[in-house]
Amino acid sequence: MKLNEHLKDTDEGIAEIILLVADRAREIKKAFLTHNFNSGTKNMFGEEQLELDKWADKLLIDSLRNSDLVRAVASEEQSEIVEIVKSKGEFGVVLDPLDGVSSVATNLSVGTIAGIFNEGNVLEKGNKMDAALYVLYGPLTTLVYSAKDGVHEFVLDHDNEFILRKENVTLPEGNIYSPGGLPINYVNEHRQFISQLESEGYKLRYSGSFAADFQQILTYGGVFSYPALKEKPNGKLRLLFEANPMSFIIEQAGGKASNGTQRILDIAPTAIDHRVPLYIGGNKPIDLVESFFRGEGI
Ligand code: AHM
Ligand code: MG
Repeated sequence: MKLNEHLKDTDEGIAEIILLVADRAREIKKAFLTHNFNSGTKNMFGEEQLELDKWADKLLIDSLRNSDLVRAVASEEQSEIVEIVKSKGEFGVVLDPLDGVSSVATNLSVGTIAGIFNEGNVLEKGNKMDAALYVLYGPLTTLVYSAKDGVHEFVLDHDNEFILRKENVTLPEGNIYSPGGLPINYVNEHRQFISQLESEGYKLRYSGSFAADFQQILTYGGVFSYPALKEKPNGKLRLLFEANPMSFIIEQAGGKASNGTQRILDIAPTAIDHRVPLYIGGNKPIDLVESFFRGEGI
């Protein structure tokens, strides 16, 4: 089944935005051959932007701007919310155009992440999100979406069509752990958590590309973490563009996402670049880490 057929019972505007991102993803996939070098400029987080980041960001924002569906876009590559004043549309879209970009140089998988709000306000709690998706550019190009009706995975085929690969994906119980951050900078609660996972035989798999590491957890089960660190008390990942869309998807797949003390989707963003410590995966490891943060241990 093609993606557009699968979306036929989804809200029309949400379906159109998902299809628009899917269309742009086809172009981004091709651009890895042609746009992979440094642009020499930095984004608001002081990170160097590859030409591909900037290009993918512009491609997606221009497309959303021209869709007449979207009122506001918040992108990881933009320092301010992009207001589309002339749009008749009411949707808000949050976007990480190219997540895990340092993995482009090493030919590991990278992704495009998006979240959709039907009320146009992008500086919003994740629990107000209406749909989320990510595209993973790996050996296969896959698209995973949820519009509050389960989680569904599609794969780009020889005819450049996204075809259903797995319907109603649920998170298995598994023992992969994917720990971001340097151990020397761990806070105590996180150190205890990681030690406990290791003593339970969890297996480490970490690529440095969130979308890819997330896909691994969704497939095999376990937990991804990018914790609060001694030098980075808010962690690294961004609430709007990374944590919220993926937390929306993990909950739809039967899992959980937390900052250690609070459900990610209940956190009110205070700024476009709001960062959060992130634990995302199965119920068991997320309950475990929260118990360490409550000072209860196991
Ligand atoms: P990016 O959106 O600029 O690529 O940054 C986010 C990435 C995530 O994909 C990944 O989980 C994290 O940064 C990796 O960070 P580190 O290199 O510290 O492991
Ligand atoms: Mg990112």
